[in-house]
Amino acid sequence: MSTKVYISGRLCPREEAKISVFDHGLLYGDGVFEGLRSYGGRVFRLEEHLRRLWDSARAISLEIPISIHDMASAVQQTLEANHIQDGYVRLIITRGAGPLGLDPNETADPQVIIIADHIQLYPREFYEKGLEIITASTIRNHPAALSPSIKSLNYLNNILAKLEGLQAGCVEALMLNFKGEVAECTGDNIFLVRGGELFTPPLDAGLLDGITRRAVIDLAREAGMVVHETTLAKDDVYAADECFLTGSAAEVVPVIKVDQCVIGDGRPGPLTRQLTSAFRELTRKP
Ligand code: PXG
Repeated sequence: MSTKVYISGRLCPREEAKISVFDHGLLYGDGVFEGLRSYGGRVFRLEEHLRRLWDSARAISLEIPISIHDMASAVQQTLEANHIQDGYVRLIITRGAGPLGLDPNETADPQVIIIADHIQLYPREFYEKGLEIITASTIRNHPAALSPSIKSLNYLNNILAKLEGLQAGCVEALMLNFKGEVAECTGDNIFLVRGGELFTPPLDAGLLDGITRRAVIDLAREAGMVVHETTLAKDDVYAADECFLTGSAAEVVPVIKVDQCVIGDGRPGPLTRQLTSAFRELTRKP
């Protein structure tokens, strides 16, 4: 059975899901997106993802042509049409087709695309043994150039950092901000454990306000852990007892080596394991 993609207000076979080569989403990366997860047929934190999508769109003066309510139904419809219970949903809003030239006011027909697919998780081994990552030389977007809180179709900085990681044999890479402070990874937020307390960079370090990050902060506090959202340097990462990453796709994944430094004893630590299970429980709750 062919995958069905939601586009132009209807579900159509993937072979027929096409946009114009004049769409500014393609020509200039002019658009926004979201990546969501469904567990047992239900989307995790759908409202938060839609809120972030609408915020991203507003930040680039892009009006999403359907209501939040209709988008929520369209997401659910797309999952059902593809018989996906545990999966991944990609929402894409493009500026629409127009003449060559940057002017977004010349475009018409912003496209709303919803793709539901099975999730490609990291191999199980990464969750059991932990990831090795490197620090990329490519920095996260300067907030005065493009706010890192906007999930735009311009992910080139992160892609360049990802390439640096892959070149070094790592599936993720740490990105610093323009001040040299720790920001996040290419598609995941970062947390450290030191002396039994949690540390994660604050939003003004220039990072995506991750929905998994928020959920993990709440879970940690509910479990009585102290969580600091505070400026972190690369040396803080090297000196951490534990390190883990959070993201919709990865969920919670331990990190056991950063650049040349082994984190803790080189195995996923106790707080990381506790929060990994707490997050799994939260997402799989009936
Ligand atoms: N930082 C960045 C830069 C991201 O793009 C996250 C953190 C984690 O946020 P959430 O809300 O998911 O907890 C992201 C989002 C993919 C994919 O297809 C995932 C993201 C971005 C791009 C692609 O796996 N993650």
